[in-house]
Amino acid sequence: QRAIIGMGKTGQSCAHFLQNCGESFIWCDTREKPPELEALRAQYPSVAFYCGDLPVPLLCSMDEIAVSPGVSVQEPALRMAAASGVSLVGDIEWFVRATQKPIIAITGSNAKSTVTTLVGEMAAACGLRAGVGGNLGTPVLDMLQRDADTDCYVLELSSFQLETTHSLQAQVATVLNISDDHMDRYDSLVDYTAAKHKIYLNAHHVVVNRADVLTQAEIHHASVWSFGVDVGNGSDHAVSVRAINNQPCLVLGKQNVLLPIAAIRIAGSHNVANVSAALALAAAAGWNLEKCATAVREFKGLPHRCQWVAEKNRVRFYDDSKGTNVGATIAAIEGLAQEKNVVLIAGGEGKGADFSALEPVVNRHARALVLIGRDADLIGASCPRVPQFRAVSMTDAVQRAADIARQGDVVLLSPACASFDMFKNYEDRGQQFCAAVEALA
Ligand code: UMA
Ligand code: ADP
Repeated sequence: QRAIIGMGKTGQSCAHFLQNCGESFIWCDTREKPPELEALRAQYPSVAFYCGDLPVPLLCSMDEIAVSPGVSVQEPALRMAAASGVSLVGDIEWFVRATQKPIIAITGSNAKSTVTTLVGEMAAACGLRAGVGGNLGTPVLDMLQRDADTDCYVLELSSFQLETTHSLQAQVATVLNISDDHMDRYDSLVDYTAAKHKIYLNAHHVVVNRADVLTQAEIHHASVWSFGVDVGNGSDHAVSVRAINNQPCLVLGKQNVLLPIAAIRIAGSHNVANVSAALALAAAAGWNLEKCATAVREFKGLPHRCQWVAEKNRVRFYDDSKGTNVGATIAAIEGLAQEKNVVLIAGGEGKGADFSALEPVVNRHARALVLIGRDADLIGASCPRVPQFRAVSMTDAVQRAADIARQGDVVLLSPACASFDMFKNYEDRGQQFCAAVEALA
């Protein structure tokens, strides 16, 4: 007997999967009124639904519980079930048990969606039919319907999903980077890093970031590849940046030129690292790297990730609404700044983060801070030496930033926070930013 916890996208994909397998289940959600409850009851008339407090004795009698990523496995009811021998899994676990196709598995604190999407484009450029999804948006179990017509999967995996995955044997796995995030769900950076590193277990190839030791691990079972934007060590398994005929290029090994840096269209130097990572994953997977380079040349990036919005009065506006933690905002500032020319719009729901790492980067590159949302004061207090202003709405923030910015400056929305205190989600926040920029005189 199985239980599903959560009636969001993941829970719904799990229910559909079990129904297709002809298996019965109970379905719980910790919310009293999950948004789609009535529609789901109508769709699954024979399933028992439990909303609000989780039914502990019933859960303890299950064989297996699939926990949605939005619910912590540390919930007391789930800990009790686990203690009584019930196995806690997630949708990714059921997916990897059900497919034989090779999986490229991608995690990290930042850049997951960008790299996953780009690797998906590379697969397509190589003529491979790739299922691209996971934390990116399409629940993995929903992709199984086309499994027979799929050559490989490219999956973005969150730490929450990895916690409940035990049987993954990725063809290629990477942890792109690690910085403080989701500290409302983890006791420490060590726990969070350990969850991310589960992606390496039983992988055939592992890709690490040379610039981030937290992505590296003692690996004996797999061949190890690396990416970065340094000159590297010339290993055949390293993607690095080297000058070839005076032109900086991404190269594999000592001089196998993959692509000139100038051909990359996504903005910011951090995106060169992201392309380096995607090429290392493709190289480890044994794909045609010339075709992969074509995909890079055509890749315009995803919305709300350091996306160029407009230039007004010689000030450039960038939407990095997906910059939802400190590491992302640091990368966005360093990626776009020249000297001290950034007016940063930041703030929101800080998820328990420590903002102190922002200070040196803000001191170096920010002309001013325009702060919004619940944790505006926490960010302000972490960066006392830079002029700062509070704004009550996105329109107000953009207007203030435009007033402060000088010719040649960059106005960057990169909040270092989640959006839920003021906006529906990060897309809504980014769209409001773009609309406010368009409305400027
Ligand atoms: N919730 C409850 N009680 C429940 C179930 C859910 O309170 O019993 C709340 C959660 O706290 C959360 C929301 O409902 O706020 C959604 O939770 P969910 O687990 O049902 O989410 P899904 O709709 O299934 O979406 C999840 C991922 N969401 C999360 O991990 C929170 C989506 O990633 C992912 O695209 C989708 O599965 C398909 O795999 C989103 C995300 O924000 C983009 N991920 C986090 C991130 O990237 O930082 C990890
Ligand atoms: P994720 O899916 O991990 O959230 P995205 O590709 O959506 O990753 O990018 C989210 C944010 O991460 C971007 O908006 C940017 O601020 C930041 N970012 C992008 N590349 C990097 C990188 N290489 N290192 C650190 N932060 C990055």
